[in-house]
Amino acid sequence: MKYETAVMEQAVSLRTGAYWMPFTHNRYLKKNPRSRILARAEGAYYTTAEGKRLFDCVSGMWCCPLGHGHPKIAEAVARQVKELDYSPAFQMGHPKIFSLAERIVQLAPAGMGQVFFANSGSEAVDTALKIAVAYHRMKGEAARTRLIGRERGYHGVGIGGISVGGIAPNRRMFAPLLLQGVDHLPHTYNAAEMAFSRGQPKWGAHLADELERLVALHDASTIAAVIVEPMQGSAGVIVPPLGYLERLRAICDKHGILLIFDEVITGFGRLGEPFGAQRFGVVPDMMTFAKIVTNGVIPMGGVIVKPAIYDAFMTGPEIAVELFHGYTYSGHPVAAAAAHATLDAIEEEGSFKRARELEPVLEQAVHSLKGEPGVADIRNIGLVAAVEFEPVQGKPGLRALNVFERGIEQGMLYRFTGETIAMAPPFISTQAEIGRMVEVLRGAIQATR
Ligand code: PXG
Repeated sequence: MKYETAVMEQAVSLRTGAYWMPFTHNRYLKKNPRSRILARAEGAYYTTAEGKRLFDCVSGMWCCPLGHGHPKIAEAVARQVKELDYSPAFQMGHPKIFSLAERIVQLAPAGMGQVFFANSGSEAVDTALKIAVAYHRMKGEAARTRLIGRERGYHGVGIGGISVGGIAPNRRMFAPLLLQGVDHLPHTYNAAEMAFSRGQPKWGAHLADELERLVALHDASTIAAVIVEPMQGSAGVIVPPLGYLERLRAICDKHGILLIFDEVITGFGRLGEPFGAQRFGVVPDMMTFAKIVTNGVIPMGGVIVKPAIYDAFMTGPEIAVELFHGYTYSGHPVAAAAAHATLDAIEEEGSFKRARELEPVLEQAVHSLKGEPGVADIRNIGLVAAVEFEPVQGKPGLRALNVFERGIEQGMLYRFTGETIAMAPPFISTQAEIGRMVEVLRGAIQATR
């Protein structure tokens, strides 16, 4: 039997009971799993176990914009497994991780200095929060322990990440575990003021001033850090209002509060610049990343910090460990090789420029859906767009699910959450593919009205 056929058959005859799927409606999916099982991927397309080709409208889960099966990355990974498959992360290093840290600092906005590696966005976030609290302690301000997140924020699923996160269902079940002393800024979404904005909404910069209220309430001397996504991804693509991030930066500076950008989605080109920080012209004190750094091929995440943060820890006896934190797989050599190959490919293929070129194509296409039945809002920035529906009465989320399923029938793999369909197509997409992605969405919206 051809290998390809064997992969398909194995996938089709699956017993699904033992696998508890993450962030998934397990019972619904397992009733009829076949259209949801992916067997292969190449370039901007998946192939399902049933042999259907799907355009990868969200680059995997925002992480594979250079396309699947990228030959450079595949070769680098294969070579690395043979050369040095694992290297202890504590008290030892390997060349590729030092050079990768340097490359990432080079890509980051001026003023960043060091990179601490983790294996996912969630680990990167919890690392950043720990560094923030420990930093103030090292500086003699041990009372600065409060963390400020934002409503509708998504910072992964670690205890720290759900505590500063602001998506209610991610927190509700785990309430007793949430960190003490966390507060939240209001989210910046206001349909009446910003529905159908293209790029950054003009309304909403004043919402950053809510940070002043939290400072007044808690006193600056108790606040360690503010963490926000430059663009909120998981909450359904909420683009920061013009001037908002600048104001957050100014208020943090005024009160000695660290500003953390969670760039897990926005890092490495999604907004047409290396990071959201450059796109929006605001430099945080720390930035988390994951996803695109390896094109999704091998897990990797991390935190980029300013030298002043790193330096604050470099005190005491030289033989002492400075930060009691790290993971077995921090700086994994295979992930490092995948990341180098990804950064090489980004340079060679001009990926950031490509994302910038495609941005107006996506913007124009997606906003043409205004007026289709039940479309409540359309938002976009960089190579990201979302369409939000009016909820069906008594059946929250049904509209987006129906559109998603119709999409699969028509060869499109969209991302659906709540009432929104999100798109973050690969940087290697053609204009025609982006056009088709939106036209199929139009058809699905009309068919599921
Ligand atoms: N921070 C941000 C801003 C994220 O978007 C994480 C942290 C957590 O990363 P890990 O690697 O631990 O999952 C994320 C992850 C979606 C979607 O479609 C978004 C994410 C993951 C899966 C789906 O909204 N973001």
